[in-house]
Parts: sequence; C-alpha cells; structure tokens
Amino acid sequence: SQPHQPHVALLPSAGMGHLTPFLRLATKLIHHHCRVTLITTHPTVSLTESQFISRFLSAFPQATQLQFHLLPLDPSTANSNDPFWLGFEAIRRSAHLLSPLLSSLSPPLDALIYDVSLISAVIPVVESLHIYNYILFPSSARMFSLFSHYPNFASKAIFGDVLEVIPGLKPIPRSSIPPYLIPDSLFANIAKEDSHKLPKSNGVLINTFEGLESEALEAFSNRKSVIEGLPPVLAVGPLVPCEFEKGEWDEPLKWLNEQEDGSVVYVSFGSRTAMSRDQLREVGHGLLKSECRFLWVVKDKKVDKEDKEGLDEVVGHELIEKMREKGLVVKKWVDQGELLGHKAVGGFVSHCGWNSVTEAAWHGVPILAWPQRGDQKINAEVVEMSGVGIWEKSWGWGGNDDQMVVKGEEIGKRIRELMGKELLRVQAAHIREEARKAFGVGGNCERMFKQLVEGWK
Ligand code: BUP
Repeated sequence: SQPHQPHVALLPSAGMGHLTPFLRLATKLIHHHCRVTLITTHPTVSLTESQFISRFLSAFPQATQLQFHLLPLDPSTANSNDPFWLGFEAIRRSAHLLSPLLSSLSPPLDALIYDVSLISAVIPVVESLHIYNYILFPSSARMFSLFSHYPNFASKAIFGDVLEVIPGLKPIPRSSIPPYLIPDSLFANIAKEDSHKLPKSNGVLINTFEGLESEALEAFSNRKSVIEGLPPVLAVGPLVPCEFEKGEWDEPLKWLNEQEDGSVVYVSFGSRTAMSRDQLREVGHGLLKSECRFLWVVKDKKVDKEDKEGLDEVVGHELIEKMREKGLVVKKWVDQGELLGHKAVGGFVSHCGWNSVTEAAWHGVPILAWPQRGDQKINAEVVEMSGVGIWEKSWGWGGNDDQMVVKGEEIGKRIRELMGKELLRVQAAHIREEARKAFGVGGNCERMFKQLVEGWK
C-alpha cells in the first residue's frame, strides 16, 4: 500500500512578518511530500499579503487553499487602532469557526501549524479534532525565551532592570522588553494566558539555527532549565526566500547591477513601520552624509493600501533631488529576499523584524540594527551577540513613539562604520556559511523536517 502522506494545515496571523515564514514553511513541507492546506483569512490587512498568497498558490497548485472569512470586528471592543492588531484580533475571535471547516477536509488532517498569537483560540479547535498541533513562533529563540517564561514575570507588578529568563541565557534588559508585554499593556494579558497553554502544543517551530542563536538553542535543549511541560523547541531555520516571492519589481535589481560589489547599503524598516516624516528626512540626510551608495525603501503609512503620497511629499523634493546621484529611493514593495543576496549590497540598516534578520544572515549581509517596536530590540541583541551586526542603543525605539529624532549626522557616521568594518563582513560571512550548512543536505533544518514529518505518518 502507498505510504501515508501527512496532511498539514497552516494558519498564519495578520501582516507580512507573520505570513512570510508560513509560506516558506509551506514550501519546505511540500518538498518533504506533505499535503499542505493553507488557511487564508479574508480580508487581509494589506494588499501585499493577498498578492503574496496568490503567487504562492499559483507556484504550488498542489497546495489547497481554505478560505476563512473573518467575523467583522467592532474596533471599539478591541482596545487598539493598529490595523494589524485588529486583523489578529479578528482571527482570534473567529477561530471557533475553524472546527467545521477543518473537520470537513479530505483526506483528514494530521496536524495544524498556527501562529503563536492564536494559541488560546486554536487549542479548543485542535482538541476537538484530535490532531497534532504546532506553534510557529515568528521571531527569535531569544524572544521565545521571554514569551515562554512570561507567566513567571507577568504577575510581578513591574519587571526588574534585567530579566534572568533561563539559566545560561544572557539576561534581557528591561529596556528591551516589547512595550506591549509590559504588564497591563495591550498584549500582556493575552500573552499571559497563551504562554500558559504552551504545554498543550506538540512543539514550537522557530526560524533560527545554531550559528545565529547557539546560546538560546542550547538553553532550550537543556530541558531541566526550562519550564515544566514546555514542548520541544525545534529550530527549523533558516526558512529562506523562495522563487515564488519574486515579483515584477526589477528597477532596484537593474540599479544594483550597475553598482560595485559590496558598495551599497540597503535601508528598510519593514512592512509595519511608518517613521515620522522628520525622522525620514534625517535618514535621507544621513544617507547623504554616509557617502555610500544606498537603496532606501521608504514607507510612510503602516498599511500599504493607504500609502499614497509621492516621495517628494514624504521626503521633500530638494532632498530627493540630491539623493538621485548617490542612490535609489523607492516607495513600493521590493523583493528584499533577493536584493539582500545581490553582490552589490554590503550592509543593511534594519528595524530587525525577525524575517529581515534571518534574510541578512542567509546572505551574509552585516546589519546596523535600529529597532522600532515590539520584539525588535530583543532581535537586535541577537544581531549584536551573533556578530552579524552592530546596534546603536542610544537611538531607542527609532523615530517612532518617543518623539526622539536621530540626527542625520549620527546616522551617516554609523552607516560608514557598518560599511567600513572588515571584521563585520567576516563575521557575517561566517554566519552565512553556518546558515547554508543548517539548510543543506544533512543539515539541521532537514533533520528537523524529517523528524516532524515522520511523526505524522
Ligand atoms: Br517593506 C518590505 N519587501 O518592501 P519582518 C518587506 N519585505 O520583501 P515586519 C519585502 O517582508 P513584524 C519590502 O523581506 C521580510 O521578509 C522582508 O518581515 C519582506 O518585519 C518581510 O522583517 C518583513 O519580520 O514584521 O514587516 O516589520 O513586525 O511582524 O516582524
């Protein structure tokens, strides 16, 4: 008889930072001969998400799409006006509708892999279906150390100066804790409830690898030092940029083709950060001061559907004119996964969203970390500790919430340092090798997938 082909459904949360690792994971599972059902939530928050899903589905016709129409959410009951947060909350509140949808799938499901933000909502569903369930944690293992130990800290009225999370792991400074996790903040109660339920899952998948996060992975593998009942932490990374992600955006590639090797600094603060206009202009001045070539992806609104103003309006006509000779400034989606792999790119000014960090590590591009929100300071710590980049901590949470504007002079100075430090290039190249080893034949990533898939057979 034919060997059983495991059937796995994937449930991402809102935003590209959450969708991207799921689609990369899906391609790995297909490669390992799984039948994959992608649960697509409707509506998506951004246009880019729906386009990305369409490209994935046309590249992989063997994957099944399961449309999941979300219940309308009354924003007044959701405690936030962040569109991505509202998207995530709508998925949480609609999750009970998944049971009938999933139980009608044929052949029946073996496992569900879902975003970490959905634990409490999804557990009753998987329990009623009697299937395996895995969490995809879309950030660093270091960030997971905080999340998984959250019940231990959350009851304290206020965090101390540093958090000793797990023995063997460098303590996390209070200033790095995501503001939404400070007790009584937006996500704190959900995180407390959800992290408590981690033991109900069969495993936690993290897009990371030894060469990038040896310390945290070792701490987790030492089972005695972690919380009771914590399921296995599986380092399935690097989950790398895939062929289907490539779009028709060839302007930056053409421009990069004309630049010298390693001469260009790539600048992007991810899909959810809209810097203040004052800060954007200082970034522009900084790039000019750096005297490097640059490729800058500007974002003025959180959600791409609303990002309508032209570059002249956002950055200023005069500055844009001056920048033309030295670099390329774009205000649209680019194929970052591919651009970072271009030989002309020699450095990356990044907000340290975890996907961006892993993409830079995959391509061996040194990072200048400039965290803007959420988990990004903790990821910036990983950047610094692993040697893949540098972090100027005095810049705080970017030009985002504390009204502080980092001056162009200083930005330029740090970019020169990023682009000029030979040691950084060597370290980043080393991590690239480690990433390739983990990803390649016989590497850890392959081992993890084999182990997972065998378990479902
Ligand atoms: Br902007 C932009 N092109 O123009 P992160 C982003 N990306 O390919 P985020 C592009 O989106 P969260 C663009 O390569 C990465 O895979 C980028 O994820 C890609 O940060 C992804 O880096 C962005 O994790 O999400 O978007 O801030 O805050 O949820 O981590």
